[in-house]
Amino acid sequence: MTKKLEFPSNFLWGGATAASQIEGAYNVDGKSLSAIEMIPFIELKDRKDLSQTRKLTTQDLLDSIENKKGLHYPKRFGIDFYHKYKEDIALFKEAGMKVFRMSVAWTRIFPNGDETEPNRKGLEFYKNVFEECKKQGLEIMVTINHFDMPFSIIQKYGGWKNRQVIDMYFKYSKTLIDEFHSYVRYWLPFNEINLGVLFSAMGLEGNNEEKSLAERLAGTYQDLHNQFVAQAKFIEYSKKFSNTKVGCMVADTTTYAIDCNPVNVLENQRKEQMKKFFYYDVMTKGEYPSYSKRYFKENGINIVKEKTDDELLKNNTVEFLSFSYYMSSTIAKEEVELTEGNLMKMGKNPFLVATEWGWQIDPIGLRYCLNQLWDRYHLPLFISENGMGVLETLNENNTVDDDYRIEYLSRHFEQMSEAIKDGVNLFGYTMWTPIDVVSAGSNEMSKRYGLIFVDYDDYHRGTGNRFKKKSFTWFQNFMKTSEV
Ligand code: BGP
Repeated sequence: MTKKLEFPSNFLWGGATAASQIEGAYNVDGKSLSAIEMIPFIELKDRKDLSQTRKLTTQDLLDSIENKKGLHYPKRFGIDFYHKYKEDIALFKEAGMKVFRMSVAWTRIFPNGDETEPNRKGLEFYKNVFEECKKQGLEIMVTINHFDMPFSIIQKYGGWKNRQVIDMYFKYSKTLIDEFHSYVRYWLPFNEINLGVLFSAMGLEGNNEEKSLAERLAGTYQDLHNQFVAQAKFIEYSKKFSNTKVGCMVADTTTYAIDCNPVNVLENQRKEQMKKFFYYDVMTKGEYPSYSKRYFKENGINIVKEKTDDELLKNNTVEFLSFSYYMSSTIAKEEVELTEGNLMKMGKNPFLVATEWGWQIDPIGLRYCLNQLWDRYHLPLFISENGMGVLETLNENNTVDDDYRIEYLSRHFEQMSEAIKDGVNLFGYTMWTPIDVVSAGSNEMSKRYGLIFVDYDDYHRGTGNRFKKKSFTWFQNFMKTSEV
């Protein structure tokens, strides 16, 4: 039984990607390496504080891994979007997409972060990509920094804890908007700003286990403060261009109290405050929320600010909210049983099933989240990532019969349309991803999300050819009929 969903005619349907997961061409046209591209090559003990790896050069690290294993690390090669962007953009258009969310690699524009002039070859590449999108009639949303800080910024400056990095980020983001404001309407300064605390590879120190919890927390919130300031500086500058809009991007996970025990309900509220609302609150209201002040006090966190920071934050808030949504989780005061899976372990919910990676599928949780954000902020909403990662291979007909993905997308689209009927101002959706990419969390190709299959394996072996999955045709039809 098919069902017709209601969406506004100008709803922005599309797909999302990130430079370090698709581009490849890691050493081409002046590009340097970002820490996230280097991380698997760095000895585990050194990963905790990347600024300590300064004795090694990027080339040393590359040489050592090539010699030791002789294998290709997929993130450095991506899906070779650098050379195949025309083919891929044409496929997105063919699927019926209206918007393409992509990120720019900082390492192509200011390879070491501290150059005075941008790398023209890097700018040229993105200009060509944007021209191609324009030719195909695709709107563009750019993530300025999607997990990929130039490695040398961490080696030389220590990452976000150093306020000089704010200036480097500003120089980079200003260059992008100066060059590309006529192509790009939607800008997201940081991807999943609330998740960065997990990854030292992004120049943040939240996971440095050699430090005490108190030191880590203090470092985490100081890094974040500097990111908020960098974002506000970019927003302030962007006001010069009347056709652009700047939004935020938060990894949103709907959480439920495990039961109706008030202790657990309160615990869920506290988690929601510090793990999600804190970020939206700072970026929409331009000040630290009251509950965070108590949290900072109790945890001995004392954020070092410059005199002008508060005013800068206050005057430069985002115009829309965007978020990724993959799953929901349960919360209790005591530990709850966790799902099996990598990276993101969730509190188990007996009413839901999980993907092979333990990500619990919850379309209703998306409607819940949309209503929550709309009620609280009354700002336009955009779902900048949502999708299902699965191990897949091509069948004898050179396709993938991914009915599970069709089901996943249908149920999420259904709940989005319900949320719109609830009165939520949701103006777009970019699935993760329109095409298979290298996974951010596991660094492998085999966790596939795309409507389009890419013939590379975990060691970048394969033809790189693109094949349409069953979901591609399904999505194409959905764009014409709104039927699920
Ligand atoms: C988000 C990231 C993406 C993406 C996605 C899926 O957190 O913004 O870059 O990769 O998650 O995660 P994974 O690739 O680990 O499956």
